[in-house]
Amino acid sequence: MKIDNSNLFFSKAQKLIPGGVNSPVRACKSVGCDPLFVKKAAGSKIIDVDNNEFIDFVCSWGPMILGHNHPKVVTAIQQALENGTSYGAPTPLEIELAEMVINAFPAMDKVRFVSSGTEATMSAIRLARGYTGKKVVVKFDGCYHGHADSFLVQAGSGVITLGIPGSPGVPDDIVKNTISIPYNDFETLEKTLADESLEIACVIIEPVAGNMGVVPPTEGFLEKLRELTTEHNIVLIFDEVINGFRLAPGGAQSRFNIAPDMTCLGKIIGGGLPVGAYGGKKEIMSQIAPEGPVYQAGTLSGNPLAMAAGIATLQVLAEPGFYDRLEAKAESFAAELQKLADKYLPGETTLNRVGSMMTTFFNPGPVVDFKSAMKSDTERYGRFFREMLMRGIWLAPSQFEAAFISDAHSQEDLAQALEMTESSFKKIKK
Ligand code: KE4
Repeated sequence: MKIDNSNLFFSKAQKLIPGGVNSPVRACKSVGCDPLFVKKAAGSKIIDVDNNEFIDFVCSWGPMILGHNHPKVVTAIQQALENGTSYGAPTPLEIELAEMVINAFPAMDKVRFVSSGTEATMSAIRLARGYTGKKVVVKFDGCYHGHADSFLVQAGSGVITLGIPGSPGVPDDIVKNTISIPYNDFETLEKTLADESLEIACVIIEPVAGNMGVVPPTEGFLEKLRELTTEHNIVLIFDEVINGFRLAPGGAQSRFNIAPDMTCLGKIIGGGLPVGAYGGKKEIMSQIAPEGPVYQAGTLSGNPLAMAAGIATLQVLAEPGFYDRLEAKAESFAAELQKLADKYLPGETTLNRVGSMMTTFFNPGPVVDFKSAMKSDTERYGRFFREMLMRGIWLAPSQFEAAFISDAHSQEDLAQALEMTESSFKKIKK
């Protein structure tokens, strides 16, 4: 595969941008190769600067559930563009997207738009601290909520991909107010939340974890979390930046029928443009400036182009049969994938899937939390990643991320991906 132009761009980028990338996981460090630079994308395909074409299972880390450059999204952005790009003043588009989000998430009375998932979660925990007057945040090992200081403790995604324990630059007196406990560990959860001396303001969780690879909640875990946070007056925040509009129109909370006190969204609601959001019960949201004293702001919050892209995306998602179609496609793909794993790598892999997000762990399993996920053979994943890339399949450059199926993945794409998986499995067989 010719990658001369990517190599040229990468060496140039490294002189100007740290690591040559604007987000660490894109550097492909953990999968033993240099990143390919993208020229364009459409539908299920990505084309790099050397005109190599790939079937894309990263989907921009989740947002591209419709596939790239969906015509309705492109048209919506073009129409918004004719009116300008940013005003720093409210627009009717923000009301339209807020209505769509609140209709889909009944646990939200009000929502605030921001420009990234990190901004959403960072603001949500500040609000929870302001609302409760308490300071400790509880998170779960392997869950990633963006790169705000309070979250860089036993985080997932790029933090574990790069094998960094937390991050330099985060002062100890910030870290000491974050407690990270094992995901799916009922006993530790019960003990931690019952300890009133901890003054816990909130618990934040990815209801279906995607950032240690896909790890679903154990039966009853989310229910127990809801019960305990209610009992101990702790704000329960569902970080649905990945799960929201991915696992169902109402995200994980509708799939598992749990009502959190606050929800964070991102990715899909921006249709590929920068949007994040946080929302919840009005008695909590009323504490946010200018209605209340807890400050949060953003120059490009509610950006009209991003709002238009989000509205168009959610309109397509609302079309009858969308999620049934996506679910069926993902289920049959995963079943075939499992058969290949059983045939070529028996007992050496674990496939975790919820809806159209999934991870093949090179790990005998079960993979139920950060500790078990970390037993994965990341070197072998790297070999698998490179074999698939050479065969035209674009996977996440990390064992600890999710693969996504989009509405744009055709049966031919999925058949091709399975065929390439088979030949890649054969290649990496011990
Ligand atoms: P952003 O700030 O990257 O928009 O969102 C942070 C975030 C918050 N919550 C969850 C559950 C997330 O998954 C993320 C970001 N996800 C990663 C990949 N899993 C973004 C990819 C990257 O960092 O380049």
